[in-house]
Amino acid sequence: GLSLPEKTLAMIKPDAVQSNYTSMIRQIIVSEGFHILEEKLAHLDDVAAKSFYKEHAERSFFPSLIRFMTSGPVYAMILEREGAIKKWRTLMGPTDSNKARVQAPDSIRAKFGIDGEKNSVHGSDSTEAAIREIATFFRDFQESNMDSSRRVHEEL
Ligand code: DGI
Repeated sequence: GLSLPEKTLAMIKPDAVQSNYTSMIRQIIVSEGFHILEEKLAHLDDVAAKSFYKEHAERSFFPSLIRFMTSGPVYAMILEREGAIKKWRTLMGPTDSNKARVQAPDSIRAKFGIDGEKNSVHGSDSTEAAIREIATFFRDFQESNMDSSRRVHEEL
């Protein structure tokens, strides 16, 4: 049947970039049927990291999370496939890598993450988050490109 492509923002976090897992994680993503539309190495500064995780600003772990996310480079990717947002989060696994190793041993966080904070990857959790997070890393990626009907139309 017809499947509409959807976009999401995937990010390989500082722990996994530092451990040289970027190419292995990238290979898993491609083998799972995601198309990587754009990708770049970036380094979040304090302002960018606090903005990216602003929904967690009042949580006790926020200062530690910001220190971690600004500690080294991250690798950001725009992924596209049918059901990309949900499918990428399933492939990532549970937030806490130690839980992931029990509940979803084949997931990326189970294989590459360390704990409940240094968990190797990020994925947008909604369409609104995907639009905002893609714009964080890819400023010239226009929102009109988020309209999947346009791409489908171009492919007809
Ligand atoms: O969307 P997720 O990354 O799966 O999870 P989230 O939006 O609830 O949390 C965002 C990130 O914040 C998560 O990837 C790691 C960190 N985090 C979440 N809960 C905790 C945490 N870090 C610490 N230290 N402790 C937590 O309880």
